[in-house]
Amino acid sequence: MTQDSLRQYLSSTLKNDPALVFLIEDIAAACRDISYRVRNAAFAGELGSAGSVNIQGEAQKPLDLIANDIVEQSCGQNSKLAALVSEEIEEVTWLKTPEVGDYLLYFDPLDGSSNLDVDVSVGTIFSVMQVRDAQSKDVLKQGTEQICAGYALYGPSTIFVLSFGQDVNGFTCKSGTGTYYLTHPKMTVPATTSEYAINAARRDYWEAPVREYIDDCMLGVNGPRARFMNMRWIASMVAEVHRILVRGGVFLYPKDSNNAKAGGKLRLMYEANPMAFLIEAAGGKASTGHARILDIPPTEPHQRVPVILGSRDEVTLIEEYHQKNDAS
Ligand code: P6P
Repeated sequence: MTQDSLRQYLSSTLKNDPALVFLIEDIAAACRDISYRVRNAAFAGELGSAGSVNIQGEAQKPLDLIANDIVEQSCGQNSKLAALVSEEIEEVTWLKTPEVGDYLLYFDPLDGSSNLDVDVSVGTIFSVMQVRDAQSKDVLKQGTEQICAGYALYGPSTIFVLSFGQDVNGFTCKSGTGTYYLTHPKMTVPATTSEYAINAARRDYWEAPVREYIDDCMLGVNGPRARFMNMRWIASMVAEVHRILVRGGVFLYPKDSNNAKAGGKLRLMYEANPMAFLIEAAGGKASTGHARILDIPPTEPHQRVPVILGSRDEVTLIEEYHQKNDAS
């Protein structure tokens, strides 16, 4: 069966927007280069720590910074790209004086990089929005304004998953040629699931509704779920979201007593928003537990938020645990 290449897909989907075709191709090319660097890091002495911390106060890996530079170099020549917002760089990088219709690129160049030294899957996450007002150099746009979002997963294969809001399609990079082919057309999230993902070590920090939901899941056949509820935790959001897009499930990184001051752990602009955009386009749901993630009005580029996303009915159930707690 001949599969469309990414270029064929983009050319037919974005007939009237060649600049966006070029931007997505540049992002995909950057991800192919990052994949190569990740696979060969041990030979280049690029594992371990970079000896620096990012705006998040997290230890940076050499590959965090390398991946950031690869995206900047690959996309920076696009004449309609006005600004970059990267997890690894505190300030917004303005590439030109913004004009209406220009693109804004928000990205986490290497998400889950703490897994690199132990050879577990990592990924790149990106979100694209557009300049609406040329006078304001404002990058704080809510998630509903995204025109495109996606990720690359560096696992047993390199898969580039992309949505423009209507559906979600996955393209696998063929080793040898480096061409991406459509291997996961129209990915959808099953409405129900028996699988959840959370860092259970943080149980003592959780708020009551999260603790009650997880405790009920762990009661399995003898509890209110009346069935075995499986658990996964890879500590790499891209891998968790990809699993959910392939077979369903729910992913939780809630606000808890340990991260409450920061607003949660995951970043709104380049983790929560793009993943929420993908999950909703695939028929799932993405919430803070109280509100839709895509409706959150951002207050600063590296803002953190609670994230609960995946199978629609399961996310709704978790919201009901929050509502019951709020009413008590
Ligand atoms: P923890 C990776 O650092 C990340 O941002 C997400 O990719 C991942 O889901 C989460 O943090 C892992 O957090 O607390 O398990 O290390």
